[in-house]
Amino acid sequence: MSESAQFTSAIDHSVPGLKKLIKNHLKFSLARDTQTASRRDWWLATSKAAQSLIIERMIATQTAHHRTNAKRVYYFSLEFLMGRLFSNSLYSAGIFDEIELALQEMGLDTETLRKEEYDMALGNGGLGRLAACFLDSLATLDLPAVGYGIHYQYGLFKQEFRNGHQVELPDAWLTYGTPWEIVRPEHSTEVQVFGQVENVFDDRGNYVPRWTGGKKILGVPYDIPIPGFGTNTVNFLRLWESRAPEEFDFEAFNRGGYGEAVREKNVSETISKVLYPNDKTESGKELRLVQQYFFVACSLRDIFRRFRKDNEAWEDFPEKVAIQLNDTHPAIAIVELLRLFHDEYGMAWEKAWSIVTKTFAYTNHTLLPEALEKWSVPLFQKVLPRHLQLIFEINKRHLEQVEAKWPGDVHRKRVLSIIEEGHVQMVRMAHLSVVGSFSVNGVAALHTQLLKAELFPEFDEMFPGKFNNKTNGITPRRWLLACNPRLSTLISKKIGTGWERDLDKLRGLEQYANDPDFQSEFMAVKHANKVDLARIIKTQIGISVNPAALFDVQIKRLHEYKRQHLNLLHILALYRRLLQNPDLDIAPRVFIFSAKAAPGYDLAKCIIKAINSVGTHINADKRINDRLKVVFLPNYRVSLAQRIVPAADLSEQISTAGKEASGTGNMKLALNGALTIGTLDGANVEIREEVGEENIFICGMTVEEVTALVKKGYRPHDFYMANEELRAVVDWIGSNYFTPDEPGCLRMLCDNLIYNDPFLVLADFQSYSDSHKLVDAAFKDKPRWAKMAIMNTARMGKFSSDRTIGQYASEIWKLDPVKV
Ligand code: GPK
Repeated sequence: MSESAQFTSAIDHSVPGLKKLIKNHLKFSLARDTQTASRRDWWLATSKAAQSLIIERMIATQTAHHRTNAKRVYYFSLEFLMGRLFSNSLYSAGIFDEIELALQEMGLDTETLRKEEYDMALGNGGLGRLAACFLDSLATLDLPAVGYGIHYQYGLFKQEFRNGHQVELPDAWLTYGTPWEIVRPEHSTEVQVFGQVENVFDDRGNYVPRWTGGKKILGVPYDIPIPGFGTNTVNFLRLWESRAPEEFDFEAFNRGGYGEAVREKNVSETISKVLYPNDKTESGKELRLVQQYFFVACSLRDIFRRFRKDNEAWEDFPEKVAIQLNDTHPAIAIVELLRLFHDEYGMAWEKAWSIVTKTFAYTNHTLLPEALEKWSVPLFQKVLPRHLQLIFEINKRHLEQVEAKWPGDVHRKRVLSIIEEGHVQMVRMAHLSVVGSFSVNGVAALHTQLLKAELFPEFDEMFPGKFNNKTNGITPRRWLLACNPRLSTLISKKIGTGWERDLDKLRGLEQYANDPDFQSEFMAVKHANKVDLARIIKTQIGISVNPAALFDVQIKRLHEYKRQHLNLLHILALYRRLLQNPDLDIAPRVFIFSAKAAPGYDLAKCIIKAINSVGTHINADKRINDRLKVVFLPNYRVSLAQRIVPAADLSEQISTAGKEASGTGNMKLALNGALTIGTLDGANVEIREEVGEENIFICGMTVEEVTALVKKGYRPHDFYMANEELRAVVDWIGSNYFTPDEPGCLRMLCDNLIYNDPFLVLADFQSYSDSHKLVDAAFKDKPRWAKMAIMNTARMGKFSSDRTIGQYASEIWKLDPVKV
């Protein structure tokens, strides 16, 4: 331990030293000279310079973890939504200012270079971004951790609008390479899929099942260093790329010639080709199951290798290894670990299962039924025949326990079973995850409560204490320090630094919330950020917006339950009120949307088209005189969020109560001084607790009210008939007024609302619209708004992902920090 404190860098961190380092990378890594270097070359060279410092620390960190034989946590996730790594790396390496100066002396600046980086978008939304924030906090808290996932060749699709419709384009993020990753062919590992189960004699004369004849796939790891902030710890994210085990299948070549042999290779490489773009819905696609198995199988072999370097006895495995499952996507790891112990290492079932169930912990991220993964038994049989057998055996033993606890209770057995009986039997991955893990957590207090009471009440009864809550958080390094330099500077000037690693320190701002000077400084920062965003809006989509207007922001995946269409109905109501009463006194507003819809989600795409069409119409209406603007920024991604969040006045968090597990955008926006208008859903409930009810606009039904209405029988048509304004705006969408060139194209949205409305948009409309009147009044009262905004920033300490990860480490993983 003591030696590790002696870490010293071999790299010259001074401005001249860094200048030389950048120039050396330009020359020797990129083969460029300063005359011909493009901006991208400079960005690459600067990134590689920062990476050198980080790699030095990564080596020291890995040595320290190895030397102390530390327990590590392995975060298994099919998604890591990292965004750009440039600023983060400079801050973490502690060389932001020095690099800025070094670049300046060469006639460059970090701001321009930053934009050269392509977002690393290996995730869909909240779940993938949470994984990225967690990696940042793990390293910052000096916790030994490795993230495991897939090295997708294509990340989340690029979005464009054509005539207001979403069009998807491939995200070729690796075209120009990335300075951050290190390929490690020496740690490549082979796994198999498909094949069959045969019974064979093992080396002790036992007749045992053996998985044979499968297709072999090679996993090649790419490592992305993950530097902590204000510490020497550098962990890494290891992403697996699939390859054919032999470059070329000579047998296939001899059988069918060249084409056949290359095709074989392509199949293997398809596995890590592309991220599935569906947020929450599972399509039951074979390739998706293969992806899941491929990456967990590679990762477990990697973990075994690391464990065996420092340990002898398998019994010690749970003392050295904790595996967190980010949703059920990696849940097959439970069965694979059992298979490795039992089939490959000949360990008795009871012992193997006992180790497995002390190793895994599972995080649930949603209550939506369509998101709960199920695989058909025939598909499982084809892809992972031995795993299917093991699942049936796990289930048999599990149901024996149910029988022991509740003799003769057939109903309970049916609801607790890992196998769902029906026309086709299905494997319920959530049930497998609950049975195979020692901890199951929800991601906000309300969500966990509903998880226990509504989704898994029988499991909660069967395993008391297994269910627990870990309210989500966000990293303040990316979501304040890096994305909002003006506010960061102001905060540090007022209360000093240190808040970056201890976000509760922001409470120190409360005492200035009534101070007119601080209020005007705080709002001047907001204004400057809005001017920046206005410029981006102008250059991206050609719309001029007034930075003095209220920036009303809804940025997140497009989903019916998130209710972007509720926001749209309110926009139309305001527009109509202004047309009917031109003197209406409302603060000018800019409605800002950004969202991707899953390519096969027709209604979500229709909502995008509706917002774009209504927006185009309103923006062009001279009578409105710029009092309303509607902006939909295409291609929502982490780097764009980093520009919108600092400029927001109002944060729309209006999901139907009970549907949003937590939300994390709500935290990012409030941290940057936006006020929330929202339902009592997910983490909004806890945000209200923290900021105080006088500093948030709560609207809509509660979970209890939603449940009661649905139970009684919800009839959206009744709400439609009873509310003249609501009826007018819904009909307006359904008419061809906004889409004269595409008659009928918004009909499905309008019909859905009147006759179906599964997320109670019409029922919440009036409450939402009333709440917006309060927002308008508050915004006109400048000192009051400033005070509320300051209070939001000051009271967001709880939502640092450092707090979240601290709780995972002490309450779930029993993991201690290792200082490097
Ligand atoms: C939940 F189930 C899922 C999913 O497939 N993808 C995803 O992004 C989100 N989520 C929740 O919808 C959010 O409420 C939550 O904050 C986020 O996961 C992180 O927990």
